[in-house]
Amino acid sequence: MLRFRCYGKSSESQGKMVKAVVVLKSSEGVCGTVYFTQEGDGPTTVTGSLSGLKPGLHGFHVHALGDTTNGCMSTGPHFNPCGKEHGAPEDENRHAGDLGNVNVGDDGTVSFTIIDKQIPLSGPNSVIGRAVVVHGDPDDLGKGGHELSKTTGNAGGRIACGVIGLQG
Ligand SMILES: [Cu+2]
Ligand SMILES: [Zn+2]
Repeated sequence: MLRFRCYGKSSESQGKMVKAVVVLKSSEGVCGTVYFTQEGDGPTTVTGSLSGLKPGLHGFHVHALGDTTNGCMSTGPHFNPCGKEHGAPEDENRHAGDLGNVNVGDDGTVSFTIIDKQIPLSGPNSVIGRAVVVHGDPDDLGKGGHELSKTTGNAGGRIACGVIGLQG
């Protein structure tokens, strides 16, 4: 029986640079662009800037589906190929899509860089074609004690999203 491993390495990706981009938009005036780069089987670097957000922490995730037919609602749950619970980016027990929070300044903008090993741009667990979602509230990183803490981090509504697409 052929089974995909959770953190399988593909020899084809050796040394190759893969780039992807997401354009985020929302009806409430939130917008931004997020870039992903990965070299070979190394970690993925995520750099982005967002504007039009309320100051403070906002949950920031990769959701499983690149389906925005019903806005951000149809992007499915957090990307979770390994069947784990919601957590912080640094936790062992976390969804692959759990990228934590972005911290928005008083001017409503944020620029950030995230380096993460669980969001490859190639192979069976690639995040290409999935969605980035920004939430209205802070992600409690699984530790808030709320009934939603272990599934969504109780991060509130999905206020902006976009589909991760390949970039040349
Ligand atoms: Cu989310
Ligand atoms: Zn999660």
